[in-house]
Parts: sequence; C-alpha cells; structure tokens
Amino acid sequence: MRQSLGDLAIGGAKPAFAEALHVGRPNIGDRDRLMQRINDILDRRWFSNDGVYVRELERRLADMLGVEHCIAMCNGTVALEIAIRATGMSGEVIVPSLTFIATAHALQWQEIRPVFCDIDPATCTIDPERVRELITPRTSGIIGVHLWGRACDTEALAAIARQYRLSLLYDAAHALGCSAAGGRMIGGFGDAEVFSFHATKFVNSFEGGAVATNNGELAQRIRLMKNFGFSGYDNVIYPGTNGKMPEVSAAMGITSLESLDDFVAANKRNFDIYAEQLAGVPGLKLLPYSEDARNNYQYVVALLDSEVAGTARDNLIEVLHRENIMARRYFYPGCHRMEPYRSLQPHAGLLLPETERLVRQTVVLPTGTSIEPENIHEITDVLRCALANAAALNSLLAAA
Ligand code: T4K
Repeated sequence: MRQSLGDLAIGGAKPAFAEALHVGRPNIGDRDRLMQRINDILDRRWFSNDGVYVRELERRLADMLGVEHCIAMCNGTVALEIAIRATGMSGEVIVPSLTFIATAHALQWQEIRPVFCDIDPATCTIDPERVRELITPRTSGIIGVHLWGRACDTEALAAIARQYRLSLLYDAAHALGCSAAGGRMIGGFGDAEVFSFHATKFVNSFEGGAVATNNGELAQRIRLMKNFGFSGYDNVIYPGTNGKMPEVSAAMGITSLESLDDFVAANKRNFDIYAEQLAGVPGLKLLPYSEDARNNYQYVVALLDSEVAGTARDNLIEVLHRENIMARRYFYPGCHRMEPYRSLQPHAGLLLPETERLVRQTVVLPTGTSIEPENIHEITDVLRCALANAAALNSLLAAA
C-alpha cells in the first residue's frame, strides 16, 4: 500500500504500470469466429454494399433492441449526420454541450446551429426544463445523448417534441445494451437512435455505427441516403452519400455482439471493484448506475470535488498519467468551449452552469476486458495515496 508521495511516480518511484493502461482499449470477442468470418468474406469476394454480414448484424441488432429497423453505417458520426438530414432538421437543434464533439459537429457540418443545453446533474443528460427555455421559432429538433449509458428523460423529451412538433433523435453511442428506468431498451425512443461501434465502444466493429428506428418511411430514406440515393441499378432517386459499413466491420460487429454478456460482466466486475475500493475516499465519488435500468457499465466515471479533496482534478490526472494510467477528462471542456462554437457562441457557458461544473470534475478510468482486478487495486491505491497527500501534491506540482 502506498503511503506518501515518495511511493508515487510523481514523487520519484517507478510507475505503477510499465505499459500504459488506456480508457477505451478495445474488447475482442472470439478470434477464431472472427477469422472464420473474415476468411468467408475473402472467399466470397463480397466486401461491401449490403453484404450478408451487414444484413445479419442489422437483424441481430434490431432483435436485441426490439426495433423494426436497423441500418448499419461506416461510423456513428455519419449515422448521426444522415439521421439528422433524414428527419429534416434545420435551423436550430437543441443538444447537450456535455457530449463528444461529434454530436455538435454532425449538426454544424450541415449548417444547423447546435443550441447548447445544460444537463440534469442527477443523470448527466439533457435537462428537459432547460430545453423548453431554448425553443425558438427556428428550432426544428432535439438530440438527447444517453451519456455514459445513462438514459435521457425520454418521456419528458417526447412530450416537448410533441407539443412543439420537433424531431427527436438520440445519440446512443454509449448506450448499447442499456435500458431506460423500467427496462425499455434504448434504441426505440424518439424518431430514431444512433449507435457507435467505434473501437473504443464496448461492442465494436473497428469503426461503425447504426441507426435504429420504428419508422419504416424514415428507415427507407436513411437506407437511400447512406448509399448515394440508389434505388436499384442506374437509378438514383435521392441525394445521398457513402455511409456504408464494410463486411469486415460487420463481421467484427457480429463477433463482438456474441460476447456482449461477457463484456458487460467484465465491466460490471471492474465497476464494483472500483466502487468498493474508492468508497469513503473524501471528495471522490463514482457516478452510480441506476438499479432500475439495464446497464453496460462501459464508462467508469469518477467525480472529484476539489474543495473536499483539497486538490484539483487536473492534478489527479497528472498523477495517474505519470503512473501510466491514461485516465481521461471526458468531455472536457464541453462542446461550447471548442471551435467553432467558442467563437460563434462565446456566451453559451452562461446558460450551462451544471455542464461547466461537471467537466472540471470528471476522471474517466480504464475498464473493459483488458483490465484485470489487480490493475484496479493498483489504480485505486494510487488514487487513495494521491488524495491522502493532497496538500503535499499541490506544493510539488506548484514547484514544478
Ligand atoms: N456520439 C458520442 C456521444 C460519442 O462518444 C461518439 C464517439 C460519437 C458520437 C461518434 O461515434 P464514431 O463516429 O466515433 O463512431 C474516442 C473515439 O474515437 C470516439 O469514437 C468516442 N466517441 C470517444 C468517446 O472516444 P478520442 O478523441 O477520445 O479518441 P482517442 O484516439 O484519444 O482514443 C481514446 C482512447 O482509446 C485512448 O485512451 C486510446 C484508446 N484506444 C483507441 C483506439 C482507436 C485503443 O486502446 N485502441 C484503439 O484502437 O475519441
């Protein structure tokens, strides 16, 4: 057990890990099954354009999510862009600022203004009461983000969308395998929901994404849009782009999905060890997962209250990085403080007090199948030691 700063790399000791531990290390399912599938793809020489693996992935996802339609795509960002276009969003769309930059960029890319909305600190998702205050005659839609797998207040957002006739999308990049409170699976809310299967997601297809919807007409439009608008050979009936998922990605996606339960179990095991080891550490608390919902446990988010802990979040990140524990500050500093939004909307932060507070507190810790229980014991030992010596840590970093 580490006692003093001298036991930490920042105080001169050897780093806890010789090789870096990363947030977002990919999970890998059954390698043999993956290689069989890739060999099959090579044998059949069908690499893209609505191949059998893409269809199988779409079918499996739709079944799992309990939705009628699922359209696989090359990544989550393009899937968002296409869903935004297909639902006819324009003018202004209300989004949280506390999200990965892709959510805002998918709008701005199409010259739609993202109007940043504050979060409900209890769920870290868009606050419906604040949404109401941001509606103008130019508002065409809302995009909720099920951040870190925590479901938005889907009922309240649906009521607002109905009342003001707005399109309603969800960025569900973090929320595969999660449900809202009460058990209804994320995937079927709003007009459509968008998933990411990027390498860093707990179910990955190297790169990939998908749109899930129960609206057949919308699904048809999205299918056309992701394939240049082709409706059969030599017949284009719609403007479109290339959003297709390649077969090799679908093969990885299917193989990952087959291991979903194992991945969730590893994430939950890790989360529980973090929670047990960090219980009672002053100023540091893990963002809990709701007992009323199904969770994928893919993000371990610790929140540091620097007043109570006696040191700043960035000092703790520095300590962890020196130990080769590559914790992240997701999603610091908030979209509204990144370009082009910082220049276009310089005062947006005034309406985002909860977001501004939270982005200064987050420490996202490594998890997933590459992280073993003993790794977590080391990580939490480092955290406890750093915080037990907060005053000395502040002096050391101030002198550096
Ligand atoms: N909406 C939300 C809410 C999202 O979080 C995302 C993506 C999207 C939309 C868009 O979906 P995609 O278009 O990406 O499908 C990473 C991912 O690139 C991004 O997909 C993800 N969110 C975001 C949360 O994380 P960065 O900028 O943090 O990436 P990077 O390169 O710093 O890598 C993250 C960590 O993962 C590092 O610690 C290294 C590790 N890593 C990464 C890769 C690619 C590995 O260990 N192995 C790998 O192969 O965005």
